Amino acid sequence: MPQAVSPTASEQPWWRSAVVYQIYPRSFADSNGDGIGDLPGVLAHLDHIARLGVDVVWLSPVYCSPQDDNGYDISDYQDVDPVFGTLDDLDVLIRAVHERGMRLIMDLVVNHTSDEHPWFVESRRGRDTPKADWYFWRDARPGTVPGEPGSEPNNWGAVFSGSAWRWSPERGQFYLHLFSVKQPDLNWDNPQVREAVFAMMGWWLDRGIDGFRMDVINFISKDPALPDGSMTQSGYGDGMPYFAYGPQIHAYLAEMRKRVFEPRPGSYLTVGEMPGVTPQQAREFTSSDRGQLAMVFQFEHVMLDQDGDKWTRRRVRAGDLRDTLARWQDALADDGWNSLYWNNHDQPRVVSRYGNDTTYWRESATALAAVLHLQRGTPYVYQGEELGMTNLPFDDIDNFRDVESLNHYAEMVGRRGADPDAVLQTLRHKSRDNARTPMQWSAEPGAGFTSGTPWIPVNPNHVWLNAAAEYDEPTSIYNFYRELIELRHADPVVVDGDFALLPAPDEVYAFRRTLGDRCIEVYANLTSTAAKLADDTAGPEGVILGNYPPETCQPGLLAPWEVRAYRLVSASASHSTGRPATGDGQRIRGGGGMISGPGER
Ligand SMILES: [Ca+2]
Repeated sequence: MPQAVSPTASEQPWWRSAVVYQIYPRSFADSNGDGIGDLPGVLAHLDHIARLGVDVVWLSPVYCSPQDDNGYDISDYQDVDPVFGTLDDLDVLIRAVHERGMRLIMDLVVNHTSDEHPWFVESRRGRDTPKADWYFWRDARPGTVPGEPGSEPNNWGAVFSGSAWRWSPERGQFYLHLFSVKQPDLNWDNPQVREAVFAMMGWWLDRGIDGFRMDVINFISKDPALPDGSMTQSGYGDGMPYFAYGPQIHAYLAEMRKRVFEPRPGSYLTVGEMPGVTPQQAREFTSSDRGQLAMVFQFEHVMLDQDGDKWTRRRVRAGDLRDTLARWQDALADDGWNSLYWNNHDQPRVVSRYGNDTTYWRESATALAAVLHLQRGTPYVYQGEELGMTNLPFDDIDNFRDVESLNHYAEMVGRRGADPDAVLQTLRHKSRDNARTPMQWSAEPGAGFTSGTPWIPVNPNHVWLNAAAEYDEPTSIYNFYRELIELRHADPVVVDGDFALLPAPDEVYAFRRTLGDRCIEVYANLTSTAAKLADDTAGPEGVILGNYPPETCQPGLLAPWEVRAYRLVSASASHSTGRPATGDGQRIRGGGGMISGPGER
């Protein structure tokens, strides 16, 4: 039934005005000195998150797991891995989160299980077991020696390097693994698989959690023919057109909604991680009519610095970043909803990637935060982002832990004879381990993360970049995030206001949010050189949020990485002169607007 009128603010789902904080438990806080973060560690630091003002905690996987992919390979969906604690610890944490007026969502990793999950162990046993068809099993290519290279059922490459197929001598067939060999893909076309997943999800909701972040959920429906993909520079075929956004994806998510969410009284946050998702697809998934998902994680703005594959660097201009962000704002303006993020456990640190982690560390971290949080959508903060944590200057392959990084190094250096230093350089920029170094709580050895030996090196800059140093510093990044989140909660224009891009030079992301007669404008210089605006714009009057001292504020000029947000008295006025902010004078080119990707390749 089409909706005749937009719902009023009070009828909007709660997650539209929420801010989410992601915890990667392994790297957050270690309570028992074994060097690995755990649930009691999270509990001990919950007030750090509550004080930030966020509404939701997203807990990355703590389920039982062999930890091949740090918990994204699950061997028991309904228990906690001993390395993180117990189910009782988790119940205590859920209560403690709720007591602080926040909600808690869990990771849902159901495109694949661990190869040590009992489902897979049984499935591997043979073609006659009850779970024989719970995974993608295929015979070797006809005319080949089964199990030998080249006998794989198709040419797909795995996301974590190598072929996407692994031979099982036990069963005498190949199984599909889009990620590591220890992450076999579940066959969602089997209704028993869907039933089992839905029952597990219900079990968690009934335990008191408030929703799910769904890992690569657009991969669960695959083209049943599993055809060869076109060849890529990896030496394997690209299976994306056949395993992403498959023919049953909407049917399966609709079934999930009907079986899991609709029978329950709550209102849940569901966010689907969707590599390769287009704006049109995102609208379909998040349309209020269909209600399949609250929002999706799109990837366009975190792929701007790569060319073809993740490891090939590409230069990024501030204008590219602005245009990408604005395109997603426009695409989901009328229906659907955006998630907003710079960081997560899979992405390098944004202040090192698109910002400036040396001269303008604080300024760039806060400018990037402001443009993200003042857009329309639900912002996500990844642990340490609120402190301005940076990439780690990795200087040795032995310091990496991530299966993706290690596999890539082995493939390039071991199999293909690439220069180790060159491969190390690409890893330093793009490795997921940049996001996984321990949370920097204090200047102590171990950064206050652990009293033991951390499972991955602590960033040496924790001696000055840490939470303890930022709490009482009024201009700290942590306190800037608090201000931003407070502004979102205080002013409905930040949540529900329409978005419009304002004309500005390429270095500047300028936009306006409007809701009835409420209006704010944001001007952000996304480069490390000053940016000129029209002479009569962006003056000191009406600034409600900024990252430079007010007395340095000059009309018509933004300092490196300066951001200013203005409140306007009337939606039809620009902030300083009352004229519409469309002057030609703003189209001024500056220093080229390069923000990432220095000359070296
Ligand atoms: Ca521990």
